[in-house]
Amino acid sequence: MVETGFLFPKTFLWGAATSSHQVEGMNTRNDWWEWEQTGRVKEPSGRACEHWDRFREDFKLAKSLHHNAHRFSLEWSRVEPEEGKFSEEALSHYREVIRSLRENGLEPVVTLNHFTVPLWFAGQGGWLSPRSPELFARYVKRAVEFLGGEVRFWITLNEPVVYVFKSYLVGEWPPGERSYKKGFRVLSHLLRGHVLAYDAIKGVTGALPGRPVQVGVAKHVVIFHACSPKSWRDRFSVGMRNLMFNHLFIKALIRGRIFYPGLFHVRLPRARTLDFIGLNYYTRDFVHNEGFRMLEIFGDVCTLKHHREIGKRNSLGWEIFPEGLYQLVKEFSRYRLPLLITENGICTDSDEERFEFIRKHLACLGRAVREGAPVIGYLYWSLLDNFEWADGFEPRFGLVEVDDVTQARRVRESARRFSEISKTGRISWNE
Ligand code: IFM
Repeated sequence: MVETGFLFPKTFLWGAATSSHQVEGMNTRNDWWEWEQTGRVKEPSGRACEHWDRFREDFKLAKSLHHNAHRFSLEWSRVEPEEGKFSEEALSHYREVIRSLRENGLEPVVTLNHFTVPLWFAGQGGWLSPRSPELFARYVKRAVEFLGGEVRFWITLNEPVVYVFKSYLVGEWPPGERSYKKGFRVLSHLLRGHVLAYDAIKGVTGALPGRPVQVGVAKHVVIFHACSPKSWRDRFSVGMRNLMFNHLFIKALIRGRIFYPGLFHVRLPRARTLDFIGLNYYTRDFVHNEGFRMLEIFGDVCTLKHHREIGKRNSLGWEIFPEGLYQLVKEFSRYRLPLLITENGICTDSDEERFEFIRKHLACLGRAVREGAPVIGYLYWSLLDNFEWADGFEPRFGLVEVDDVTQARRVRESARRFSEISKTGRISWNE
């Protein structure tokens, strides 16, 4: 009999993701807010989606769409607005958020840091400061002491390598640095911050009754292909990018140390501090080699310049390449840890295209799961149209449309069609 589709496991997590600064609104005490006031972004985040006040309404929508999980982040600058002073009010708010998720049958997946940092932390040098891992772990410990009994999935850091790239190598995000030396220093502090946070979470929750707590990171992954497949130089740069961008952070956390002569060396307090790996997948880049000196080895992207194979793109110009999800999930299966798709989504003005994107990616994911990949869930980015960092509110990623002026929510057709899949757990190969 010809197989027409695939049934995901009954325990599979289905849902969507958001992050504090992108949806809550009025996060006035973090580095991004300050950065926005200097006019270096298309528009400031302002009230964003007013999710701080409207989370109940938003979770009801998620429930009506047959989601059974939801990823969101705590805003560090609200929880610890001044160094060492924790806000009971903010922590209680997040407890309400988690309770509301549970009341709606949504498993909370909680990110502890999604790019933004408190102004006081930025003022001390941010992640460049040698104290940064300890400061991060102190905040994590307090947050988990308050909320730990109610959360099973913790994500310490969102896309640490993207953060280093945007904030410390190309200077597009705060603090606007352009230095690979600083970039590598921040990377090693983020790694250490994760390990200390992992220990803090395990230390606090080990004493609590209930289900085992799982700690991971949300790792942004990209499929890299050579601009000229015949060029060994291009293939070399593809390998370097894949290693540096996709794998290094994970390998370092699993092994507890990483040593690439002349490039990067870090020794962590200990090994094996990941219980699952979160994957954020969006696109493929074509790469060509630029030389063999520092940074040149990673090559440059020729996607926009001249490559012919390139398929459709989203409204930010990123190529849509569903097969990449299959390839990456297979590649990351080698770590023998559960994989959670913590982000996958499209910004587009065509809702038809959004559903096609979801359907094709889920078909690829289903194929990987059928072949034994240990994937435990899929969270679409994003539940709501929201603040897309330097690109402002124009890119529309949401399953739910948000009216900029009235803040009214409207469920998109793609969300309804995705909800049929999450309800039944079934994806057909060729609808
Ligand atoms: O909006 C971002 C999110 O904050 C991190 N991952 C990628 C998304 C789309 O760019």
